[in-house]
Amino acid sequence: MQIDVLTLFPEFFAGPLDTSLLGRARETGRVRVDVHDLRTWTSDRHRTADDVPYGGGAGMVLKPEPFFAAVESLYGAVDARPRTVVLTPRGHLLDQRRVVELAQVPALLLLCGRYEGIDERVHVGLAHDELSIGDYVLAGGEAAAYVLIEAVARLLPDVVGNTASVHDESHAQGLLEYPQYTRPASFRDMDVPEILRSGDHARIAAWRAEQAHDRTRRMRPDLYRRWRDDRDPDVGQPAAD
Ligand code: JD8
Repeated sequence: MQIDVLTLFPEFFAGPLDTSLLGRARETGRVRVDVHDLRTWTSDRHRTADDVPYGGGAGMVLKPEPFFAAVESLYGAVDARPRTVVLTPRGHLLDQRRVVELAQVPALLLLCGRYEGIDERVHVGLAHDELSIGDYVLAGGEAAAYVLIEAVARLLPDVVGNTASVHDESHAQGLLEYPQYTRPASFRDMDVPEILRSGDHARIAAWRAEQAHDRTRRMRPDLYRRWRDDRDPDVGQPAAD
């Protein structure tokens, strides 16, 4: 997969993209991430990428021209651009379903804003998707773009030991994880549950399923309802007349 990123802060990505999962994925050629400095496509001597908002108000807005010029120089034409995602607090909430879908495309272009955001013509003219990573306020799209890259990259064939662990994940699809333990069996008066040391794989599987259900119901009633309704679409709310 080819991932291009357009940003005013390319240095933001240097550290995270070289870490283990993504570093290895990049070395072995599963994913190529090219981070581009938006200022490359500014045209004045100060390399201005932002301007004051029409209509007034605080802060600055990223100009449309550098985004369109970048797309035309990278892909030849606006119509030739890959699947293009703007990271923005007004976007659809990113979830694993969307990550799985994006992991299936051959190329992505991620647009990162800063300040008060990006000129609306970029959203209208370039974005296939507008995505947000959560309901809290970041200073720009870079951290969100990194989150998306990591979530997508770990699904690409052979990126980690992903065959086993990513499959296991789809098995428990929609529930939170059960608790994990490693040695020692007893640590600071906290013991590993006896069942996990019993070697009885049927009882272990049942215990893990129960833990996953209970935790999801307590911590994330929203996820729990969706999981339950996806399995048993028939039981539950009576039809509204
Ligand atoms: C992009 C600028 C800063 C600050 C309005 C837009 C995503 N889940 C998320 N939270 N925040 C962002 C995000 C924030 C951004 C930009 C993404 C570009 N900002 C805010 C307040 C005023 N701007 C995000 N994805």
